[in-house]
Amino acid sequence: MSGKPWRILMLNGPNLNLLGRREPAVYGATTLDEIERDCRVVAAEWGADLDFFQSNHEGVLVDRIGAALGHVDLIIINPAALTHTSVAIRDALLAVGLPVIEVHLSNIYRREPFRHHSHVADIALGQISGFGALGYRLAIEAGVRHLQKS
Ligand code: CA2
Repeated sequence: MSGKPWRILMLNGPNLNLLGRREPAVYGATTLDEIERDCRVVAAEWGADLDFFQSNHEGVLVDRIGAALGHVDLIIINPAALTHTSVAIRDALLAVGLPVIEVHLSNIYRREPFRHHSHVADIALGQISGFGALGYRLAIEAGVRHLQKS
């Protein structure tokens, strides 16, 4: 790597703090702390600094997105249930205008119909859905490759 590290903000929405402790059949056995540790290693390999954050509160996530302008190069977000409901998160992402990658642990298109719509998908560079914790690693690689080209 040369030059300044890329700055990645990785956001996680409601209930993802419960990962690894409930519903392992759906979301896997890996905890969010384990995902964070893994992502820190992967980010360093790709020459990126990682700001990793989880909140159960929509407004807190909106504030973190708003504060990213000028401090972040890329947002990776698993909005969790807010994926399907939050115009506020969509608007905040549009307002900062940073490249966004959407991640889901589960394949939302194989689940209940109400999970099939994402308010983020059409404003994101891309969406990774259904590969469990690996999706976060893939998002870092995809994001840095995008930044290197742009
Ligand atoms: O598959 C994903 O990553 C989701 O974003 C997870 C959300 C869900 O609402 C989305 O439709 C898809 C749910 C996150 C809740 O995480 C839990 C973890 C353990 C136990 C219970 C919930």
